[in-house]
Amino acid sequence: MIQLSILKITEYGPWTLTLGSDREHELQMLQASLYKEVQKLFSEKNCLVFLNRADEFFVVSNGLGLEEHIEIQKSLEKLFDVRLTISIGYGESPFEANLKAYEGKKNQNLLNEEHSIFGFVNGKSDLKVSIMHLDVDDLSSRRATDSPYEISSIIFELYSKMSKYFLKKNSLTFFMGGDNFMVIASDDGKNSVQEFIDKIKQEDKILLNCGIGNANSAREAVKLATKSLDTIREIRDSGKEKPEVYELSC
Ligand SMILES: Nc1nc2c(ncn2[C@@H]2O[C@H](COP(=O)(O)OP(=O)(O)OP(=O)(O)O)[C@@H](O)[C@H]2O)c(=O)[nH]1
Ligand SMILES: [Mg+2]
Repeated sequence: MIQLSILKITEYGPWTLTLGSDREHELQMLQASLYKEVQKLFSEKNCLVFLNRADEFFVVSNGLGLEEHIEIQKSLEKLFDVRLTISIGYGESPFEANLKAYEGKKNQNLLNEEHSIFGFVNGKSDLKVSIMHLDVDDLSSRRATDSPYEISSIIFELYSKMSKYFLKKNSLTFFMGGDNFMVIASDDGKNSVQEFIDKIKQEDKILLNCGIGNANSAREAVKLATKSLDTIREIRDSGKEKPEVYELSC
């Protein structure tokens, strides 16, 4: 069981129009500072925020109750002109948790009116989360033949395939920058990652490594996933045959 909190800027479209046409730079600065603050507030509570299309955030919020969400909303309301709506959901898989949060908002299942919080809170500390940290093996060597923009295009094509593939496994994929992706994974997603790595190797000649972390909190799971990925690199760099997938649990 995993809990997700989805934060979205309230009435953002109409608000952006109030800035006039010369607004893009302002919006980019707002989105960047909002992300920084949201990541800071949630990571302090052992959660982790995944940036979704810059104006929406997915938070793996295992262990967080309604009170803590209200506390975070109060901090954000002090700092920004725009307001955020939070939809909370939980489920057996990350996709189900996302659906539950979506339904909570759609059916106006209010948890706190003043701070615009909807959905269903679990808040128990024994929920579980699995994170997969996928990274392209030796992307740096591509720079010898491909220009920066061409590399970006390859990475976004990969992102598209990954998102589609793991959605079918009830798992949610996010681009983390560089050549890094994180998948909030179901058991089915975890069990399929080797098949995905093989598929991309065959279709696109891209080699991937995948570190997996399992824990109660998102920060701990992400820490273990990255540690697993670094372990694959260490094995490779010591000259031994490396695994493509490595998993750690706590
Ligand atoms: N989000 C995130 N980005 C990272 C991390 N480590 C590296 N990066 C980014 O990924 C880019 C590529 O770095 P690497 O993946 O280390 O380079 P590489 O040549 O592919 O080397 P290997 O992955 O070790 O095979 C860097 O320029 C950073 O932008 C990480 O832990 N998280
Ligand atoms: Mg890499």
